[in-house]
Amino acid sequence: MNINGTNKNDFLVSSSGDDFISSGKGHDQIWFRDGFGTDHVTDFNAAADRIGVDVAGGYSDIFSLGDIYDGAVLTSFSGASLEFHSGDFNNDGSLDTQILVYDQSGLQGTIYLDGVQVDTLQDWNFMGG
Ligand SMILES: [Ca+2]
Ligand SMILES: [Ca+2]
Repeated sequence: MNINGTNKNDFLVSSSGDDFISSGKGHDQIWFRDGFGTDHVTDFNAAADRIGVDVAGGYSDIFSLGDIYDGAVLTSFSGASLEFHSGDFNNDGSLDTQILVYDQSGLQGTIYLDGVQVDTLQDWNFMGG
């Protein structure tokens, strides 16, 4: 489904299906829970927006601090992990970021940040666990 934010600060939650999420302007939080599917965030702003993950019971957890690059993995205390890949996944000529989200039992879903180069992301863009 399409999930749209506003030009103010939004708190958005992915559905269990495959979503296209546009959070608009502002400082937005976009949350992903167990079995969230394969989602695209179409206007992620690495200077303002944050991705929240709640797949390992660690919604108030934090991910390890570290550089984000093609192949990087961030883990949380609760056992969730985010694996980052770079590529033009939607074939529009611009690099995108793919984030594979795992909990202890396996892959829980895939997030695409369309048009976002992986090395523009910072660890504070991610929270939860
Ligand atoms: Ca917004
Ligand atoms: Ca979804």
